[in-house]
Amino acid sequence: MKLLVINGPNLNMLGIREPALYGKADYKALEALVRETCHAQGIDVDIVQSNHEGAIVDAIQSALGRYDGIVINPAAYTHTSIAILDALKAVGLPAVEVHISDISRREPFRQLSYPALACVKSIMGQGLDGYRQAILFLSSLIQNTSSST
Ligand code: CA2
Repeated sequence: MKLLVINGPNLNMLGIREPALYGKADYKALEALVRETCHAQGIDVDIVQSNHEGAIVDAIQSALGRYDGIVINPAAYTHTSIAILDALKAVGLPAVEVHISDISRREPFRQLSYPALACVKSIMGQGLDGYRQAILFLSSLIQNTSSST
């Protein structure tokens, strides 16, 4: 099984500011948690981070035929990007949306998620552990789907 983990704008700045919202761990720690979780499950993983909407759309498109599923934290593009929603719909891979903070309890403008409309699950407010939960959820979903076909 191969998963693609995509992180959107400013997530590379984790740990530098706003620890009350996003915790003290930095982006390297996030990458390490993803790699360790996947390694323990025998999953191959690639991780990409971009501050650019088009690059995120390109990454989603490039996943078709190369990955079994996508974990995505679109960051601020969550609340604006129909292009990311359309790309997720276009590839049709199982995708889980992760948010470190609980966007349902933040400002009104953060409460709408376009990508959620193309995701099998949204995990929010669990800190970095949300990525671990997303990987485990996708792994079991993909295994169950492939064993029943
Ligand atoms: O809670 C999340 O994971 C978010 O996707 C994080 C985004 C935010 O725009 C979403 O509404 C929710 C922000 C990414 C990181 O932004 C930073 C800001 C200051 C310092 C460090 C990171």
